[in-house]
Amino acid sequence: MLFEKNRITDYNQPLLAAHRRRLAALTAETPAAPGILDKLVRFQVAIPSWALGTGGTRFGRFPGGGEPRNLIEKMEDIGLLHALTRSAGAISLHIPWDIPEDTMHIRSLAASLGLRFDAMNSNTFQDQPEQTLSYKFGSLQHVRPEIRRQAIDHNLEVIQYGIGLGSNSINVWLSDGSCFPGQLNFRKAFENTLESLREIYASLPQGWKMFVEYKAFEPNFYSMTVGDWGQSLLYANKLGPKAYTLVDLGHHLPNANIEQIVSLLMMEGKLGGFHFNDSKYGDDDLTVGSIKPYQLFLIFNELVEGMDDLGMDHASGLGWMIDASHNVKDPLEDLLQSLEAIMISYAQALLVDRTALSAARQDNDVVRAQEILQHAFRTDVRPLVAEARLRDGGALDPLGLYRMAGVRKNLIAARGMRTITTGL
Ligand SMILES: [Mn+2]
Repeated sequence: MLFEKNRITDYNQPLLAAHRRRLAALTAETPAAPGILDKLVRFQVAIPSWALGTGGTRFGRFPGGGEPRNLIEKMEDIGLLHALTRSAGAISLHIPWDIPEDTMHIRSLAASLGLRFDAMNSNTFQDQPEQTLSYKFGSLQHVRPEIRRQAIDHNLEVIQYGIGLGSNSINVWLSDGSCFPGQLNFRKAFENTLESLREIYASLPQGWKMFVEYKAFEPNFYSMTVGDWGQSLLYANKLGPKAYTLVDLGHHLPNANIEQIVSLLMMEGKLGGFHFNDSKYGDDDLTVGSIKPYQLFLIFNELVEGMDDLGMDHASGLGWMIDASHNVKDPLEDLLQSLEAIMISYAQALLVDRTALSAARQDNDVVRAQEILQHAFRTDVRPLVAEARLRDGGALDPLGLYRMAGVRKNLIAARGMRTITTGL
């Protein structure tokens, strides 16, 4: 299902003149454009293997057909996104949904698609058919040591799969918590979780990172044992230098100032990774940039400032991933929209005049500071994002080409209408 290189070149041809006109107008007033383009070309976002099928809600699921039936087909879908956008060059696997049966074959397929393996994800939030003990009342926090043992062993197994694939990080998201007052001793739950995480941490290979992802509520609705960035940071600090906090945009209480959280975590050297999505009410997992694009820009503004202050490489310093679920859209179209929104916000953040912003802050010129940020946010950077894709062999309009080529129709023809993505 991969696009031939000349298919993309042919598609771009009639769009080139208009693109060059728009790009020239933008670069004429953007002296930093060449540097921004280099950074955009290098920036890659991982696609999780669970984002390629239609998501659902607890009320139902409406599969759209042609969904990938196994890991190989999931990788082919991500390879397609990467060929079109040149910015989806990594895949994040979930165990046990995506156990690689033939590691060498999976690795060579990834290499041929230009994909690397991003963070590995463990799963102790649901029971698997062959599992002996239940996670109904938690996993790493559980009051019974044998259940903690089982959850620890699962994470150790995930690390082993990751080593085989050449990944270098594990993301631990726990649904652990309680649904009613009195159910848990908070301190005991924290201590059990910490002790379990310590054992997983101890088996991290050289050069590996552990991400501790927090979430405010759901599936537990009274307390979450890793409920916010403060709790995640507590674990990360106690665990050691290989442990980091992971921020998922949808995992906060309403109206949390996520950009400030990001800024302070970076100051502490403890921001490890980032999950992109958007939301209006809770963990809605909507398309990135579809609800609050200004918030996304403000977050990127802090990320860029923080990474530059710390001398971090934008492309490799943090783990970047889309974590969204698609209920009414073609998942691949949705991911194309998310990738575009991420690149736009990143480009806008790179446009911010940091010297002028710093001077405005020093003068307490609140109006000027706001103007500087909003000038960048209101600049149409889409020609820069398109140019970055073009330079790397991608499509000027990925969604346009995806639709023109009838990709979904072809996938349905090849895979069938009633396919179910593993894990969903
Ligand atoms: Mn997440």
